[in-house]
Amino acid sequence: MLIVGERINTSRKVKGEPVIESAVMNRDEQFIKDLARKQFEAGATYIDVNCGTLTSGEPEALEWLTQVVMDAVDAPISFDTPNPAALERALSVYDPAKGQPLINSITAESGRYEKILPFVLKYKAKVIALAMDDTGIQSDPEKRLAVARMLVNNLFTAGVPMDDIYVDPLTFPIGTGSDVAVTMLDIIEKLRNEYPNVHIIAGLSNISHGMPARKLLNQAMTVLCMGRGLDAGIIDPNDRYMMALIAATEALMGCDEFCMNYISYSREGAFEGL
Ligand code: THG
Repeated sequence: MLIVGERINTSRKVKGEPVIESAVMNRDEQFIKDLARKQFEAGATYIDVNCGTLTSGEPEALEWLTQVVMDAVDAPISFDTPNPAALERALSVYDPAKGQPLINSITAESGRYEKILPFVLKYKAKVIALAMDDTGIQSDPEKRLAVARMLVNNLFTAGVPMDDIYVDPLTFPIGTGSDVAVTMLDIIEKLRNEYPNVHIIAGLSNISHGMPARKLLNQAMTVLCMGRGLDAGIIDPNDRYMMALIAATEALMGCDEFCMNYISYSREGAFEGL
C-alpha cells in the first residue's frame, strides 16, 4: 500500500486550533519539518502538502512548503491543490531527485482538466484523478464510475502511463448518509476489476468527519477498501494502529510473501503496546 502522509494540511485542527495554518502563515520551518520527518519515519512514501485554506497567497505558501519539506526529508511530495498557479510555483522549485511528484489532483471539470494535464505531462508526474465533473460528485455509483472511467481513459490516451494514474472514488463522511461507504466500496471493486493496472487511492480520514472516535472509522474503512482493491491511501501515518492494520491486511491478502514484512515490522517493535 502506498502511503501519502496527510498531516501538512492547513485545514487540520489540533484541539480546535488551526495549528498548521498558523505555522504556514508564520513560516515556521521547524514545525513543518518536524511534521514531514515524523510522517516519513512512520512509513509515508509521499508527503502531501495542502495550504488551500489560505484565502490569499496560496502559491507563495505552497512554494515555501515545498522547499521546507524538501529540506527536511528525502521523500517525494504530493501537491494537494486545485489551483494551477500554486501548482506551477511549487513544481517549478521541486527537485525531481526527491522522486516522481504526485499531482493531487485532476478532475473531469471543464477548465480544471485542461489546466492541470500539461503539468502532469511536463513534470512526468503521477496524478490523482478525482471522480467528479461539472455536475459535481455523483451519489449514484454507476454515474461516478462513468466519470472515473472517462478520466482514466482520457489520461491514458493523453500519454500518462497507467502506473502513474491514481483514481480517487471520493470519500464522503459517513455522517452524511449511511450508504456512502457501501457506494464507495462498490466503485472501488468495479474499478479494480475493470482496470487491474490502475492505482486506486482515497482520502480515508474524510470518512469519519464529524464522528466520535474518528480513528476507528478510518481504520475500519481502510481495511474494507483494501479488501476491494484500494492500493494507496491518504492517511495519518503517525496513527500506529492504522499502520499496523495495513501491514496485517497486506499479509492476509497475499501481498506479503511469507509475511516477511509483517514479521520484520513486529521485530522492529512496530506493534508494541497495540
Ligand atoms: N482525496 C484526495 N486528496 C485529499 C482528500 C481526498 N486531500 C485532502 C483530504 N481529502 C485528505 N487529507 C485530510 C487531512 C486531515 C483530515 C482529513 C483529511 C482530518 N484530520 C482531522 C482533523 O482535522 O480534525 C484529524 C487531525 C489529526 O489528529 O490528525 O480530518 O479525499 N485526493
